[in-house]
Amino acid sequence: MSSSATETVPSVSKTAPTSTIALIPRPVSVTLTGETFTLTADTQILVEPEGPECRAVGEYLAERLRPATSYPLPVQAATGAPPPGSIYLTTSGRDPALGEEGYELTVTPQAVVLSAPRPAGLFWGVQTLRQLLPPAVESPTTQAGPWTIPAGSIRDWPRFPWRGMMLDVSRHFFGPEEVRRLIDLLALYKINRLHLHLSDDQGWRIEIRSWPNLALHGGSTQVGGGPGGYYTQEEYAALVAYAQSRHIVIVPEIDMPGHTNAALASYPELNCDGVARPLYTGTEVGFSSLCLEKEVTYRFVDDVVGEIAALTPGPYFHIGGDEAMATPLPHYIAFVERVQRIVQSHGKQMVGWEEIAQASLLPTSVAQVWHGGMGREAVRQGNPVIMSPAFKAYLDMKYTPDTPLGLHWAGYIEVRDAYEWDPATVAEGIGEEHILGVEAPLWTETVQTMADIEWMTFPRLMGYAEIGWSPAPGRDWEEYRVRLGRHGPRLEALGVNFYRSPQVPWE
Ligand code: IFG
Repeated sequence: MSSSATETVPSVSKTAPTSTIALIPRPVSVTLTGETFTLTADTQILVEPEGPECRAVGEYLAERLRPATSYPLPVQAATGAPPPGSIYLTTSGRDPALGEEGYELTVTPQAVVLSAPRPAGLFWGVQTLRQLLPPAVESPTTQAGPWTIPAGSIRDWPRFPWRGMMLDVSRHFFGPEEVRRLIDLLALYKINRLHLHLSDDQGWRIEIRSWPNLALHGGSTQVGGGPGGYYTQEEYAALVAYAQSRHIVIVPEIDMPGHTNAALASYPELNCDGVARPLYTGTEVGFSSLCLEKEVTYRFVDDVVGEIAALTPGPYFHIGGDEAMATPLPHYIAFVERVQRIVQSHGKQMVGWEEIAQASLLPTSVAQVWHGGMGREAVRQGNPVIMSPAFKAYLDMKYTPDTPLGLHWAGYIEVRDAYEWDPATVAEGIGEEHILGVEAPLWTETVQTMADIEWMTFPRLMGYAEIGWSPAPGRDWEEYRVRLGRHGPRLEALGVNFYRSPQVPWE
């Protein structure tokens, strides 16, 4: 292709692009020139300004690229115009229209320039840069080059601010190392929220110093009777910091008033009859409830929310609120309205599963739509929603009847089903203006290992990432499936145990 030729991948493409790139999520606009930039042992990563946040993005990029290239890739403060052959990260003088997470990436044979108004935009631009390099760049060991990057320009920003995944660490517990690996994989696809489901009937997963038995006893088992586990407050704080270094906000969930058997087993006083419940290792739901008539319940909630909020810089605290079948509705409503104030008193915005919309919500509260049609009530109250419709976004749903893991109460969700929907049209009465974004929950009744997590999550999560980031017009399964297939070698280089759906032409 001659250097004068330019190939613009139309933002609304109905045919599989012949472009030499396969980016997920697809950027708002991409123009390729047909030339290339080549990374070499002399390549420097220059950062401007020298602030800690921008430098951290430069160091992150270098850490991602060093293992496979074995290049030194020094990270330095930019002093004047970047020399040829460098990668230049800058937040100065950028187009504010790109917002909090947008970026511009310009690649010529001489230099790579990544610019963004904010460090988060630089970080997401780095994920795009990673995907422009050959898949082998994700290998943990030295690979042969050449490490070429297609030349051109990309201008990009997200459709929704909330692009999330939820991991249920209660049904089966997953330690800090496994959560860090998940965080690293989420970052590559610009997912920026990780919702941790920290408590349920089967397990309490975070140390609460004023109620130590919650973790010590309530965290001592899991579905199937295994050893369970929990995060000490230091481990939780370290996970929050790790996620933050990947521009991912941790959203902690303590599910209440239902899904509380682990707490009810840990403290007799939390039960209306004053008798501690036995630990539960099954998979039923809807049988447990805090005792809402007792004041001690609200001291418990205040202590738990307070200790976790103090460890969580993000603005959100998820109080669950789902499937409270063992709680009389009037008591449930009063409970949600009281807990909402407790969460607010600790400086956080309440998030809850859609059932919370039966209560009167503060304007700052967010309802998570999953099943049952109560999201409309939240919208009627003027509250924003997160879209997690079970029949489209539940990662614990089987791909097909042959899938060994997972459930299928909401239906089977093959890779195409996970991609071919839109949050702004999937639910009657819930339009784009009410939606903060999308989130894919992975419930772990049947998910026990990191390999299980990866198999249920990838590749469907990549479709949710595109739904949350890319423009709705032009999203097309026939075009996307080819791009997704091109990510097979990248996922392999990352060691991801992904499901090779027969719907996708895997490279
Ligand atoms: N519904 C329950 C989850 C889990 C799920 C499994 C929600 C909000 C079914 N609540 O989804 O605890 O059991 O698919």
